[in-house]
Amino acid sequence: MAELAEPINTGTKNAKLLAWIDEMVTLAEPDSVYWCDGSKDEYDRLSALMVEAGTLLPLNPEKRPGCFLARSDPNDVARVENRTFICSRDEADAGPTNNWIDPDEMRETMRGLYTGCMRGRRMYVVPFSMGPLGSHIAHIGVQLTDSPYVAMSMRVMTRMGQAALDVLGDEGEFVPCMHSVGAPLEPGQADVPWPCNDTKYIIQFPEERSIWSYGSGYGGNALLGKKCFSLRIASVMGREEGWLAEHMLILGLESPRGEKTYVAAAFPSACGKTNLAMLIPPEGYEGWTVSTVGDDIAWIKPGDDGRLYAINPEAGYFGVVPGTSMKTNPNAMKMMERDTIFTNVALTDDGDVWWEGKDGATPDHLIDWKGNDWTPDSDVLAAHPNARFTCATSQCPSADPAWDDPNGVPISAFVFGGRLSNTFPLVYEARDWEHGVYMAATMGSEATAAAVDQAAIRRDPMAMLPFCGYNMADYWQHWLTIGSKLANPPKIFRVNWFRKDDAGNFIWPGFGENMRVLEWVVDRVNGHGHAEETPIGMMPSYEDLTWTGLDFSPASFSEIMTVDPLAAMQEADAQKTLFDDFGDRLPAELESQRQDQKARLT
Ligand code: SAT
Ligand code: MN
Repeated sequence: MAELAEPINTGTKNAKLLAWIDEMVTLAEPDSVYWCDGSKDEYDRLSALMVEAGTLLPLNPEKRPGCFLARSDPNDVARVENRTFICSRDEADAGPTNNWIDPDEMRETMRGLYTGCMRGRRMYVVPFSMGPLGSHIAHIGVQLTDSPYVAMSMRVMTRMGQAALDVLGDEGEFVPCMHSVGAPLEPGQADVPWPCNDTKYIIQFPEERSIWSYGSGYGGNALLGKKCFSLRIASVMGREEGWLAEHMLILGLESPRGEKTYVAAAFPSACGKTNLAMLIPPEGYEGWTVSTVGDDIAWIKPGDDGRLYAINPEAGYFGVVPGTSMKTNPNAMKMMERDTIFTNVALTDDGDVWWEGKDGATPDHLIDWKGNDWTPDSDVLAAHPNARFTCATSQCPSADPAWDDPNGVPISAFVFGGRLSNTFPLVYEARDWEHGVYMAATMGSEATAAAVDQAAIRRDPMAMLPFCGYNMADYWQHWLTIGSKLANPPKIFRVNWFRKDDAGNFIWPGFGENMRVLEWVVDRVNGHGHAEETPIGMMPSYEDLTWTGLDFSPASFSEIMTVDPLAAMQEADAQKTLFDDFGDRLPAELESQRQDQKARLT
């Protein structure tokens, strides 16, 4: 096996870190311990090691320089929400939307699973900063993992290595993130390309601010800086310290006048967050620039000037590949041309990658994500629907100049969206902060398989359902409290790109055309946009949006903006089921917002 050789000694004297590593080494019994320095050289050695082990396949350097393909175990392809637990001391603090197990019991279970779990493997010590190194909004974590794929991915997704240890220093605090794929090797036992375990646990201990993950090597289960730290643990930190950790993209919009506005937007999965974050303005928007700060997570802190400032804690993208094309996301296509790790896409005969929805003709022959021969006649997908690319933020052609700014960017608007085929208009604006929190708390998407017109809404408050590390009702209260303290709170909007006509076709063209909605949002926050007051909120008229370059009639606009009062009333009634789940912990403000909404509809 290829050797990693040095460095194994970084010289850190952080007593808490060293004691914790000792404890975990004793428990997991790895063959060796390797401290990651985060260098390019180390990245290259890790990839060489995984190519040799069969975990990574180098792609054709003429087609995809610096790129690799990984195929995961077919049973380890996505986050496992039903194996994800918030282990607060008191069950009520996890709340009705989270899985909970008593923390002492959970620690017992995990210690049992971790015992000897790294035998025959190397433990990687992966220090990382979520957020620009040394930023007052950033925080340090250290992940211990027996997966070189995870160590390598963490270098792309975070500021990883010695620099993070330097920020940590001898006394600094960090979030300990323990991770094992749960596949120890007996002496002489051959390894598999993607080791994992059928038993999986993704555990957050909010009071202790620690993460214990077992059994999976994939995505948010294993790259612990992402959802586990940056959302579940960070949301708890934010509540205690007066800031927000949100499942939001951040984009910048610069008008031809040079006015720059930053917007943060939350959408549930499968609503095109990465595409919106990298939007290219359509015809008619010459002179506008859209730039990307982040596509998934925002850490947002109040500044001295009464505004909110946001950073993207991540340093890379872990985006869904299928469906990505020159039509849906040209920036992502360019980003993936080089230095990218692809996971679970298909392989072409000339060493390139392919996925459903890619531009051009479907190849006659492929190797599918499971490693089997595939032709267009095959009745399986060539790429797994949750296939991903892992790629550095710096490679994004639309990267905002301030994406790495330790001070963050000032947020002028929050946009919340769901996937709803009827009832909800293309865009509307909250009357004020409290109303906006109510709009965000009640958002959701239709269960996609359900019948179009009777689909039940799956509530996904603030797109945080699987990511809030504490009781969702307390989280809503935290939002209300944050806003009440701000001299200049951002305006809050809801959007819905997914409204359908009677024949079941999407009315709104989406993608780059979403710029037309964003322009109105920018106009509103900068005080020169017009809106009409309606029972559900402030809405634009046809004339308030720019239509140059798009053939979209006033009739279509009316179809996509009209809210049936009866349906809106039914929706307000249905929200009671959500609120009732939280009992006494529901902020009174939210129920009175719901009552006000009903009154306005009557
Ligand atoms: O697996 S990730 O958490 O990184 C992505 C997702 O499932 O949203
Ligand atoms: Mn996400």
